[in-house]
Amino acid sequence: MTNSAIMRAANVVPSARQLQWQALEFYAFVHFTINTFTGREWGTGEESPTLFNPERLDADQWVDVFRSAGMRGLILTAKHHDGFCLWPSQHTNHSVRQSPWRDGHGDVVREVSQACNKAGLKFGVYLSPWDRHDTRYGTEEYNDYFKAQLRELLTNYGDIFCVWFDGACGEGPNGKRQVYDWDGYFAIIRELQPNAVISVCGPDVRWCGNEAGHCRVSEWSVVPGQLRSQERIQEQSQTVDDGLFSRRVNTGDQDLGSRVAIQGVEDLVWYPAEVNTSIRPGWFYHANEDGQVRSVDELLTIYYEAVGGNATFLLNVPPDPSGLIASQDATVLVNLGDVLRRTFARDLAREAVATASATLDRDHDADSVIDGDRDSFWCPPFGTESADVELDFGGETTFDHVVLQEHIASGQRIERFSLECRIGDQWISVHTGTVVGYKRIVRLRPITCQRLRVRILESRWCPTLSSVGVYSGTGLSEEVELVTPRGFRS
Ligand code: FUL
Repeated sequence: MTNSAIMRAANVVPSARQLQWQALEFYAFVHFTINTFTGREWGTGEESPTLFNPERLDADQWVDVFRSAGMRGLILTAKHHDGFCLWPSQHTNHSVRQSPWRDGHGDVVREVSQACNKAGLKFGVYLSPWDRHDTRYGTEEYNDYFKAQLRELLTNYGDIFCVWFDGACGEGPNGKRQVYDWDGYFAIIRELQPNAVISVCGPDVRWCGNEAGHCRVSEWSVVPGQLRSQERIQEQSQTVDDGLFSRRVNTGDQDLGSRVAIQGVEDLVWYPAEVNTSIRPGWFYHANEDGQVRSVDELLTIYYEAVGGNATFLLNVPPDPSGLIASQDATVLVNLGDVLRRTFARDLAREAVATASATLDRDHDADSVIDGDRDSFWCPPFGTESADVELDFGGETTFDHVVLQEHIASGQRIERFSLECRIGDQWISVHTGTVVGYKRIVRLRPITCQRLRVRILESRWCPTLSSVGVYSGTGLSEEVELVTPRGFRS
């Protein structure tokens, strides 16, 4: 690539809403609707609303569990493919208003948004474009209906951090064809909730490409612009409910942003990845899957690969028909949060002295990586593509997690790095990695040394680091003894 092409790629930056969203890191997906009562994954749209009756529904309980897992937001399926609305929409009869729950006066969207608000979690909505119930689907009127629903959701429930548009459509070759007015939908979201990101079939957040929790080794946020419309193409979307889709990994598109992948691409955009998967095999609760809840270790692996690999982690946790998160899921989540809290309780780098092989100016010196301020950052002079930052702990120090963060408001630049420890009179490499981006968490066998060096081996135009964190994980997963959260039967 030419220098000017590299510089162009290095200077693609996120929007303010993308920056805010990225910092959430880990948040919940909640699949809840008629399917919760019928045992299906995709409802037909013909279900009677009278089936919906979560008698013990308690959104505060959901939010308590999510918060103790370390999650910072929640996205609720306000309407899934079956078309049943969890809020009393004025534009359809197919909603909670026709159900026995709270005598038809309930509003799940309201209860959940209020619980999030109270607990300091961000709230987002999933609104399925594909609707198997509404007879307007397949006609221009459906777009009006869909937009009216967006207006309701984005006006009546406070701040919304995300609108999640699913690309799935199982209509098949002879089914209904809806020409979605995506631009019209996006305009309404920008008008009513300018801080909300539009995910998957939208321009702000990219689907990672699978539902299994598989993460790329090198996840770039700067990618070809044509990826922004990929999930909107009906022919490429999920077309069958075969139970395999949720565990299928698409490996065909592993490299979206390396120099090879973006060579000659004029239209580069900031389009960061979100990893979405379910804590259970299905997206909705099924009692017969109570024994198949992912373990703390499994979730930790995905967490480290996603949050620690320049993506966010959207973990689905489906409430049961009573309206509560089942104790199996709650136990795992509370313990996951406990491991994460213990691991990252104390940043040893804050007590170190930082120096760098090269520094742009005093405002960007090595101290910026240990000052706890995400907005300050170290960088070498422009055009310096490899440089080192060194931490001296002042004495032998044992650690097993190193967390690197680029100053992504300036772009994503680092392509290859290594971590080296000073052992005796030699620098010993303990890890080599590729991209960093928002966050790279490196897990190591416990290592003891006085000096740690972060070597940026390759980067685009000029690397930045806003933070180097060093932790001694007292909470290694092997040590976890599962504790049932308060209020649950063991
Ligand atoms: C898929 C849907 O078909 C599933 O039911 C689920 O909502 C998942 C997040 O997306 O495409």
